[in-house]
Amino acid sequence: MASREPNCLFCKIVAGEVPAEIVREGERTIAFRDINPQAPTHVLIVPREHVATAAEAAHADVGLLDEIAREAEEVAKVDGVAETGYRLIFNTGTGAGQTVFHVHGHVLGGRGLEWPPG
Ligand code: IU
Repeated sequence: MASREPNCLFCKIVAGEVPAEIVREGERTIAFRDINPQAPTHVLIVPREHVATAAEAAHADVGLLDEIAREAEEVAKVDGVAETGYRLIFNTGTGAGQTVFHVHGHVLGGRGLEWPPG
């Protein structure tokens, strides 16, 4: 059984205790649509295991970020944006806009995306 934090929203989504529009369920991750989408495709990929940030995941769980990147490609295929391109973003820390401290990759696509991001 993957470790979880009792007050973590994404742990509750993983456990099925809070509803979400699931796009894919992998062995180690789940992907669901962001409740406040910033693009036609805006999907969050989260590990089943509770890990707070991408930085923590990179050290504590070798391979997890790779798995999220692979899932991002699958999500992009589901939404038909793999060919045109998509962005995979990990906001890491409050200064970068991270509000939920259960690591998640944002998959954004389906519209033109500016650089640099705001
Ligand atoms: P952030 O990188 O930690 O800022 O991203 C958190 C995302 O979680 C953000 O895009 C929210 O819209 C999204 N979200 C959600 O999908 N469902 C929720 O119940 C809540 C936040 I609260």
